[in-house]
Amino acid sequence: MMDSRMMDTLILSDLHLGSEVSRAREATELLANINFRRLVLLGDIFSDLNFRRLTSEHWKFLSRIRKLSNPKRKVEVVWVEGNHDRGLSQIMSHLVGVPVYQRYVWEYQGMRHVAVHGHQFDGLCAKNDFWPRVGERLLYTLQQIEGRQKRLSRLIDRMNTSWLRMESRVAEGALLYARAGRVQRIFCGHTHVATHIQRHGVDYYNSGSWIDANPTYLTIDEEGVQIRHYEGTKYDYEPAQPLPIEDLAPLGDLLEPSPAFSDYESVPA
Ligand SMILES: [Mn+2]
Repeated sequence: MMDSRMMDTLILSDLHLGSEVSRAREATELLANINFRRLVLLGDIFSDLNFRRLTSEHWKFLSRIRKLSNPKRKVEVVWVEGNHDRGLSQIMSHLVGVPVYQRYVWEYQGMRHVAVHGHQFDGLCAKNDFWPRVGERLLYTLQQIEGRQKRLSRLIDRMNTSWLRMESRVAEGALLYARAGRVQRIFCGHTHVATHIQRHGVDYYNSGSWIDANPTYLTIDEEGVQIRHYEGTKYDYEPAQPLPIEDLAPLGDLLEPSPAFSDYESVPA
């Protein structure tokens, strides 16, 4: 199923090569069947540092990336570092021949686009669990004081769970981040849930993942940004286990306010 349209950009993330649930074969097929001028590998392309876990299908995907990055192909291929491929990215940029960024910024149709993996927005509560623990303690005390109706503690509990949901943390963080950087469109992965949220003139897109039966990716062309579901051949795999998104990154430099809210530029890894 060759798709003859020319996309400006194709974005995919969270392939988790090295994990047995990685849909590497499907991802390789997608890249062969769709036309694009720019490919953004939006992080967690690898699952961990253990190269021995890469199967031949995983290597085929990497070899496809290497071919695409050949200047003759006139396709811009960039790798945006995720929390799982941190540290690995440098090695892979040499092996596969693509530049690695912490944050990648480009212009299209007069709009500023930024791609960051998204783990940077995931650490607000969880990087140290001091505040959640304090919150829990307070809630417990409040429940004891409140007696039977517990209206207040139930309200707080509801707010707390929504605050702590990783998907919304990443979305909220990304939307604020994009606004501060005067970016119209921000793209993340990390949550493994493909989504689109528009707020205050900023569009947030998540590219989902390639580790279950419904791989997703994003395309950008004149008609806008689309969340797409892989519709090619699907191969048999071990039943997908939800991957723990265990390691949480410190906020680091990426969230430092840029001087005078100047526009964001790409940051190499
Ligand atoms: Mn991630």
